[in-house]
Amino acid sequence: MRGSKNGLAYLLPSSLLFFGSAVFLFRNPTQYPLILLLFFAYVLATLHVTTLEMAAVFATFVTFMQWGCSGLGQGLDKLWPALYGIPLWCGIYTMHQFVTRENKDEKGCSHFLQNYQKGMATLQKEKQGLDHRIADLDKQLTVRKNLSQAVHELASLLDPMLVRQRLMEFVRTAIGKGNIQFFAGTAPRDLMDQWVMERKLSLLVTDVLQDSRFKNAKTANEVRSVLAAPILVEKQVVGVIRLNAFEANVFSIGDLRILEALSLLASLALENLQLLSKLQEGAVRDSLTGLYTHRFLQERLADEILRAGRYSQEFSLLLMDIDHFKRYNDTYGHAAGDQVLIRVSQLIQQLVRPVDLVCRYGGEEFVVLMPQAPLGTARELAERIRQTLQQESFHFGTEASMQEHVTISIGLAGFPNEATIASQLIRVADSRLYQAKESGRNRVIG
Ligand code: GH3
Ligand code: MG
Ligand code: MG
Repeated sequence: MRGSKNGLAYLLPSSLLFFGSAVFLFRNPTQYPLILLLFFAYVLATLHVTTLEMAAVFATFVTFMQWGCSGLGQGLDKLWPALYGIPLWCGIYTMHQFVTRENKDEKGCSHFLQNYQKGMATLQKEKQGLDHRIADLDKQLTVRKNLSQAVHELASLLDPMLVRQRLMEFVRTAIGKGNIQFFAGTAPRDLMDQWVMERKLSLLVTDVLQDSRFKNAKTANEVRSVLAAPILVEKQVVGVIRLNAFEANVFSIGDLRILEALSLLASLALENLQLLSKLQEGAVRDSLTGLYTHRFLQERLADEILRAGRYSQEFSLLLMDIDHFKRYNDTYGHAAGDQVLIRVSQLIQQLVRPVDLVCRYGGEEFVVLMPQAPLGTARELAERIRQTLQQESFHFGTEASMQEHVTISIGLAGFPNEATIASQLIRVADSRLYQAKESGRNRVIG
């Protein structure tokens, strides 16, 4: 392309002179073959002259041809060819300068264009990088929003089942890959569960088949990628949150960090719930014996009075106090005294009816609330408790000789015959217990 453009530029002056001399030669019909020859030479040159050197060869050829023809002219015509070479060569030189400069400009332009294209390519790359970064930041922002929502939400849930459910939903939104499972059993399902439960650490397996730790592990449905984290409550594993995928390299270290953060939040939420339930339980159950508390008895007694009053039913109350309990403490120590309290509690619980409510009323004092039981039924139970305790042997220390018997005194009160309000009922039972103590202990009064 460039060659042919150069060729035309070099040939332009020769062509002008060719046509000029053709007009001159036309006046002499004997020169027609020469014109034809010149014409062919011109066509050939148009097709093939691409350089200054070739243009020079062509111009020389034209000059000589013209020179040859001029011999036939008359007068001034003879001078014509002599002047011919000068404008021809000036023309060629000028065109050469023009073409060289144009080529130079073109080279400069193409160089500029190359640089421009390179610059554009670099910019394009940078734009792609920025696009990725923006997508990354977007993802991070979503994860952060998800985490802060999880912090608030998980901490406010009051049901452990809901904590698990919401945890799975948060994991699904934040990671968005694989099948999510919550495993709450104690026996690990496979080596990966076992790994997490034993070490209490989170786990990322990019390819089960390549991982030396689990290569030989049999996984359900040929799972290839695994992400798992333990749920810990008071340092004990209570569950494993796990993501499985059937392709390799599905989860990243970033996904692991997200799962760790969410499982930690769920662990804290569950731990708080456990603490709360312990606190609530403390208000209901006595921590040493597991029996209901004094406070709980007051609530239930009030309910029972209302209920029995409405349906015109009877109920009874037993107030019991271990005889000379201080002696066990003083002789065998406080811990041994605690064991006595625990054992006595167990025995009483074994003897009462399922509907009866057994409470630890004070230190070594117990109450049994017997709904729908007349005083006679209460007396029978009280007698059974007294006798069972009397027969029970308590061992202290390792020596068989350190064997003791524990007795108990019991006072009864019946609703509504002896009292119709809670405080009065307790007072009646208490005064009868006092009588039992006064009259020699290990007896039932009421
Ligand atoms: P009585 O036959 O008159 O009831 O005599 P007692 O020794 O049983 O009665 P007292 O009220 O003098 O003593 C009760 C003792 O129970 C005093 C206290 O140290 C002990 N005690 C109270 N609560 C606990 C407890 O939780 N554990 C232990 N080991 N002892 C307790
Ligand atoms: Mg007492
Ligand atoms: Mg006592």
